[in-house]
Amino acid sequence: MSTLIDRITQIYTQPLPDLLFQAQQIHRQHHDPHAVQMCTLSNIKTGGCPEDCAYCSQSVHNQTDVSPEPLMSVETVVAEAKAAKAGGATRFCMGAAWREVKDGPQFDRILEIVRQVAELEIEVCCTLGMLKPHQAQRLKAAGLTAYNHNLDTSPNYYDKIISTRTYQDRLETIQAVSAAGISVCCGGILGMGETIQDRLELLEALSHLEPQPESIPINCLVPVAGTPLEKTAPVEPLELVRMVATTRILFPKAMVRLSAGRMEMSDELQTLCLLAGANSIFTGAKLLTTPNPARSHDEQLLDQLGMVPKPLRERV
Ligand code: SAM
Ligand code: DTB
Ligand code: SF4
Repeated sequence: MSTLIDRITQIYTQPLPDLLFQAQQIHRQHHDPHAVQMCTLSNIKTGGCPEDCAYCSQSVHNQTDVSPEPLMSVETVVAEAKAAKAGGATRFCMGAAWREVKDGPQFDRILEIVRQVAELEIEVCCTLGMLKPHQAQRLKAAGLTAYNHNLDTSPNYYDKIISTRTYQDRLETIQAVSAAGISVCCGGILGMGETIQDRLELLEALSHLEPQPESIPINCLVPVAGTPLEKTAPVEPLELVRMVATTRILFPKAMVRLSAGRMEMSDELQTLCLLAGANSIFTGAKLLTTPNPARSHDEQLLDQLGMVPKPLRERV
């Protein structure tokens, strides 16, 4: 009997025409093949993070040119969310450079932000580091749609990238999020020096989550000057396409998000990723701390492809 990793390997290594055909068939069974969800990111608390993630511009362990900024006010974040919605985004994702959420005035402010953004009738996601079960429950009660917490890479490669927390820590937060009834957004980063086997083992780890993630961001490393990974070689374009297609096949219902790294991708590569089953992008000129393609460029590309921004699902 073949194991899950054998099955994932078989999917990933099949001839590209077969892989793309299989991914497209599955994509079309579960999603509108013309629709791409637009999400907008806001970095609501920048820099000064005590974790030592080797890829990150916001870690105190890395000498980057990001200057720390305190948690934004409720008004500023809500104004950004309104602007994101007006610009066509149907999901607003807030990131905070924290190791973990601490109870107190800052978390209370986050809860108020979540309440007010949820009232805008837009999906609300945040990524705040590690969470305890009661904090996840409070976020749920405030109206949070989804929580982003990436496994980033394979269990084996993880300690080459981060030493200040473990894979198990990540899994526990993800467990707290799903137990609270919040949708899990969990994916990884390609291009950190890992092998293809590591990438497939990341997909294996994601497959073992219960429930499986409803949203899977696939980031390509944005090499940031001053981080240990600044000189890492870029991801091979067709390896990215294979990874997207394999993710689509393994997670038929999930939103597969072509996340960081689009500045370095040609329109043709992004198109191949959309044909391979990616159905969401981040729009707006900035991700958290690094540049992202201009919205006008994304709109032009979708237009050329005869594709459209995905409307928000009606609330029932
Ligand atoms: N501090 C929280 C955490 O780590 O969970 C939330 C913010 S963190 C910046 C969110 C995610 O962004 C990380 O898990 C990582 O996958 C991604 N990320 C950060 N820096 C990146 C980079 N330079 N290139 C690609 N992805 C990156
Ligand atoms: C995710 O997986 N990618 C987004 C979101 N979740 C929070 C973040 C990408 C960050 C890219 C590097 C930066 O801009 O600092
Ligand atoms: Fe901190 Fe998140 Fe950056 Fe890691 S990825 S250093 S936890 S902000």
